[in-house]
Amino acid sequence: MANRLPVDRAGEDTWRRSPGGLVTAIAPVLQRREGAWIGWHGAPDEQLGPFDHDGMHLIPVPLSESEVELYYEGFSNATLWPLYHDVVAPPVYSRTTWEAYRTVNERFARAAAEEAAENAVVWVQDYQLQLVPAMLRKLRPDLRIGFFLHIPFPPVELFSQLPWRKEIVEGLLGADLVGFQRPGGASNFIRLCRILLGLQHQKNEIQVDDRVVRVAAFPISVDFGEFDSLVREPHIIERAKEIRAELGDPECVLLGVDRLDYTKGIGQRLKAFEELLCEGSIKAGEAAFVQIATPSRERVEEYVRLRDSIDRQVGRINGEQGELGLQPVQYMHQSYGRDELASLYLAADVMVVTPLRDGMNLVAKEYIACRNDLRGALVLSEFAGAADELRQAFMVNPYDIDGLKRMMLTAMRATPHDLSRRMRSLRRRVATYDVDRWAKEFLAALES
Ligand code: ADQ
Repeated sequence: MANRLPVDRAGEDTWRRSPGGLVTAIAPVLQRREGAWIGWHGAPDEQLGPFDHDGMHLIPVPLSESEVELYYEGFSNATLWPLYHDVVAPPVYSRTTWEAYRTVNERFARAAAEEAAENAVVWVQDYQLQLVPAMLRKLRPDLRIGFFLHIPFPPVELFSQLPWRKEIVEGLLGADLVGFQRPGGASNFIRLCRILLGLQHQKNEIQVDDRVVRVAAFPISVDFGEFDSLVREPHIIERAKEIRAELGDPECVLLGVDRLDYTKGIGQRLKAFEELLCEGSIKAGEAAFVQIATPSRERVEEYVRLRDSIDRQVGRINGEQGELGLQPVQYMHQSYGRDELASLYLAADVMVVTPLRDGMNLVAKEYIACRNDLRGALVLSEFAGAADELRQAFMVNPYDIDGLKRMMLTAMRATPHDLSRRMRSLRRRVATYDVDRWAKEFLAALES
């Protein structure tokens, strides 16, 4: 169960599978087990019966226009999202959006309670549905319930701001297994349960009345094999060359790929690049920065502000540092298909991933999966979940602009020998812990 069903409308009554890691990970598991996926189908104010797609049974949960605004854009994305990402933007605390969050979570819990067979396994995904585990347990104590949080879980000192902190923690504790991206998230949660609710724990097991709730880290990953074979196809290799030519064949192509989100540190990396140009450490024409940003949450105020600010920043860099016919930053506020994305990864000498806080960051892992030529450098923020595993990346603190500049230059100037040594080790990690393994390990832990 997730906020969204794994499909998007392709026509009035036709659907296509949505892109993205979660869908790729869970769809095969669901197909094998003949399970059902419960989630919103994406159209407000529309009632829709269950339907099948791609070997999966899909159960739409309706949301009204006002619930999309209050539960999704409001409580999920203007309260929980910034709060869980170190308060990098101020969270909005509103009783109205909280009420909507509770109502919608109750609806999801009821849908699961009606659908699940006796003793079935229910896997609840992400921050939009944190109350569901306890609500569902109350309705159906026979079920085995797992919960996975895709975003960071903050330290107690930040989480405690939330006026409904107790309700959220009690909601999560309705699960048998609560999964986080990083061990740090799991220990934040255990500490919170002790401090807020006075619950005892032994290692990673929390005692809740007569039940035990297990807490652990399951770092999510990508479909390594899919990316690895995609970039071996001639049309992808050809397109990667074409991209470099279109950029004017610079010595170095730097790339950023993100949802346009204030947690991703897009402004910081552009500032570092701008200063490098400004002070002459790199010359326009020597390096091109390509920033791809998928439009995201465009009705939430902070995102409107961010979009304006990035627009202005790119305009300034190109205006002040560019020449006729030469723009140092290529900024695309668009979504791209898998093929084009893979070609971009292959065309980029330096992949710049600098979130201020990120649950995992799949872009970093996708880049690695695409570099079977053992070339390419990954500049990675220590505040991304991926930093736990990808130790051979060029690590940065994105708040430290001087450090970021130094590391971007180091990555640009690294020797082929150093790059291939690092990339080999990074690829070993992502190839071993791919997304299939993530899903299997979570479910095995839940069922054991
Ligand atoms: P996101 O915050 O969305 O995910 P990320 O993990 O980087 O961040 O995943 C983004 C996905 O969207 C990637 O698969 C990427 O290829 C794709 N994408 C990004 N820009 C795109 C573009 N312009 N066109 C097409 N595709 C694009 C949340 C958490 C993360 C966590 C994931 C999975 O915030 O920390 O890693 O869930 O758990």
